[in-house]
Amino acid sequence: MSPFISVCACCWFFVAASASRDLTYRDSDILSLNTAQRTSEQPYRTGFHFQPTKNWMNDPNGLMYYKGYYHLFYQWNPYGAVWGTITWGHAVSTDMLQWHILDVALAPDQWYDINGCWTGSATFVAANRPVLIYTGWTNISSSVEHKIQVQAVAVPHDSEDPLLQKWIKVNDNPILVAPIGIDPTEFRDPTTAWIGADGKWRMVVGSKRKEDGVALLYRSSDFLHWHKAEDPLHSVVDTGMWECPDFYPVSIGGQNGLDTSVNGPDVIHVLKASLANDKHDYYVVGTYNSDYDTFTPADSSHNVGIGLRYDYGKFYASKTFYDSAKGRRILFGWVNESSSAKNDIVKGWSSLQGFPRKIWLNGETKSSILQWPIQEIETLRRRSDSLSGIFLEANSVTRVTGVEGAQLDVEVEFDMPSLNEAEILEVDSSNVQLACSQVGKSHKGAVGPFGLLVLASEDLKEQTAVFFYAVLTGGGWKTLICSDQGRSSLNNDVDKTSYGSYMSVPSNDKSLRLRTLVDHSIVETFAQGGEICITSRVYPVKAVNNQAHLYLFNNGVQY
Ligand code: DQQ
Repeated sequence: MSPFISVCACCWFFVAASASRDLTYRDSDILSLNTAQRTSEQPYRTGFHFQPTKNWMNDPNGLMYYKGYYHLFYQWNPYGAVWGTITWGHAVSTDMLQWHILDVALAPDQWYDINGCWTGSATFVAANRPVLIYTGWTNISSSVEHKIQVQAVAVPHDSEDPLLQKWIKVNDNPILVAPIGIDPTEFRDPTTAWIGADGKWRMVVGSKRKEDGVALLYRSSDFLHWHKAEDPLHSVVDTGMWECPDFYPVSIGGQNGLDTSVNGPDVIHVLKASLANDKHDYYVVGTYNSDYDTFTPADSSHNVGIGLRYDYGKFYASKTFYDSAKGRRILFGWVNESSSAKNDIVKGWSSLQGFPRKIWLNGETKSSILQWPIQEIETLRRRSDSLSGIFLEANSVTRVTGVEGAQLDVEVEFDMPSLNEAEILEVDSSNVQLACSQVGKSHKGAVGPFGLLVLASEDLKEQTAVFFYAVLTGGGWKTLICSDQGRSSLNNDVDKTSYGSYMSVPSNDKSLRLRTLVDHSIVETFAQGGEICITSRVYPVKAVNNQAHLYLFNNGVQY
């Protein structure tokens, strides 16, 4: 039998702090730095995640790269820390690390968006002509309190301005109302448009028919007059309302991103929808035929809403864009709070954007995608510790000395000598959250749980465990990968649900890899090179700033 040890082959620990480099803008007067500070009263503000200076934020909108700047628009309430009076907040950045907040881009000031400017997307109708399409939330008439959704277009006031500070809503608005047979209260979130085989624009709008989620397809020659295609691009029974659909091409070989209209033999497509029913983002990879506007999933057991998720934690209403500067596709997602609205009002803000991820096709499966933090994060690393050859004995907790702090970028590789003794489990993937909370960090299995404790207090009373738990199944071996918030805070007025997923591992592969980003109140994990991602929000009261420690642990009894 192999020795009773688990080996952590390599660990690298990086301490990241928020960026402090100067950025050069053409007109620095109109820029305000996103500098709302973390103080002892504000321990949960982050350093390298985007958040407005105050108030409520939700979905990322209209992402684009334009004349040297990344533009992030976002659903924002200028008046408070809860959802309401939704505008398009606007921030720009040259590196997606340090953001500068500009004036609101779209506010509810027209009859067709008078209750709110909801989610939408950006499309380049020509190289220097970005256009926004968004959902207006309006009333049927001023006397009827029945709010419906329509689609509207805005164009830049001055497309020479790289910051795109002012937007004009076009006179043709609203450019779309709900078609017959579609509930006008469930008709929203237009995608970035693309050009089909006939040279016309296409876009998708999220909706539902009875209880079936649907991506309604529209075509246009001029971007203002849109006609619904007879058949939707895609629909899945019983998945409920599809919010924030996203549809984009990925390369079949390689990591390079593609602009949204690209298609051909080396290209496959991804369709994502955010399910209003469970607030998770589901995607499927498939073939898009632009002659007939049909989309066929590569594996229908992974269909939208019943299969793969971008993230198995808190991550919703996400959107991608093509970064023409670096030839990659980038994903942003809304990461809500796990604290109560009462707490959010007291702290004066709510929500983060997840750290931007590069996204590409998984070359092994060809039916799933990989996600990885954009490489720019490496410029934030202030110190790096590289450890290797650490043996994690059965039932052990090892403090990683010298790594204190609440902003970390940790990469770990675990090598396991043998899996012969792993427990044999019939895996029930329908309730992974339950499995994660039952296994928890303290369970003693044969091979695991083992992993990291981040944001851990010295006495370990507070800790967020990110762990693997390997089991054998009929078809090979799998690992449960979990983010366990159960002991993340001594404050009981926060949601401490554990999140996770099962991951299949090739039978000859005995190594498991984790990368975890920690930024005060957010923990983002990328397992096995970005196959599985898990984002969580945590609110430690003791393990803050340099009182936050890092540990490696192994609760397995076999190694
Ligand atoms: N958020 C927006 C909607 C969208 C929802 C409203 C998803 O357009 O469907 O703030 O979080």
